This record gives sequence, structure tokens and C-alpha cells, in this order.
Amino acid sequence: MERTLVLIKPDGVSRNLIGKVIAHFEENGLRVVALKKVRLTKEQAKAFYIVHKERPFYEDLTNYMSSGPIVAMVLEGENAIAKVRELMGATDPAQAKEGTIRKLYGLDKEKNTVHGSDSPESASREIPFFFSEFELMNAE
Ligand code: 3AN
Repeated sequence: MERTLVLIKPDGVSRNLIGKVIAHFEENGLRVVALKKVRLTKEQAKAFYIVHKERPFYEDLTNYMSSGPIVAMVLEGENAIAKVRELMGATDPAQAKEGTIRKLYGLDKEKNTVHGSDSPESASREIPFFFSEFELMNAE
């Protein structure tokens, strides 16, 4: 079993897609271990995306991610990290495969509805960014 962090970005929350996105993951065998709705400050968004700090889109991305509420969740399942990445689809919704969340709901490369950890190392950093030990225990 593996755990990964998923975010429903402001465009997903504002368009009432929380239920549809979670259903997509649940229907594909992933289990919700922990879940919350939060709004990041600009500083928190910058800290979360610190690995992208040299990228040209860092400023816009962190403005966007702090522009409205998001939903954070920990999903669990076999190969959860790769499975979530597959279900999300490519970063650019125009390039994403049919049936993926970003193809179905994504608007553009920034407003692409969902985030999912890209490696075990990222998941280990991103899960405790949003959830305490207490929130993660006894989740079975
Ligand atoms: P992914 O989320 O598919 O792993 P990354 O890690 O390349 O994509 O990028 C992190 C986030 O930065 C993406 N989720 C996306 O919202 C944003 N992003 C990536 N490329 C661009 C871009 N060219 N313009 C605006 N935002 C971007």
C-alpha cells in the first residue's frame, strides 16, 4: 500500500467539482485516508511549490493556488502515486488522455483542477505539509 497527496485546486473547488474528482479516484480503487478544505496564504503556496521556485510560472502558480479554497486529501492504494498521476492526466489538459480528470475538467496548464505527488519523496514531503500524525492515524 502506498499513500499520496492530492489537491483539488481553486478552479475545481469553485466549479463544484469536489465530489466528481473524489468519485473518480474512489471508483478507481483509491481510498480517502484524510481530507480537508483549506485556503493557503501566498507564503504557504510558495513553500508548498518550493521545488518550482526557479520556474517562470512560480509567481503566477503560487498566486493562483492562494486565490481561493482548495481541498487536500491523502489517498491510499496499490501504486497510489503512479495511479493518481495516470488518472489525473498530463499537466496541460489539451495534451491529457481522454477520460482523465484534467482532460474532463482542466482549463489550462495552471488551472488544471488537480495536483498529485510525483514521487515517493514528494509524497513524504507533501503529506505532512497538510496533515498531522493525528489526522493520519487510525484512518483504516
Ligand atoms: P504536474 O502537476 O503535472 O506534476 P509540474 O510538476 O510540471 O506538473 O508543474 C507543477 C504545477 O505548476 C502544475 N500542476 C501546473 O499547475 C503548474 N504549471 C506547470 N507548467 C506550467 C506552465 N507552463 N504555466 C503555468 N503553470 C504551469
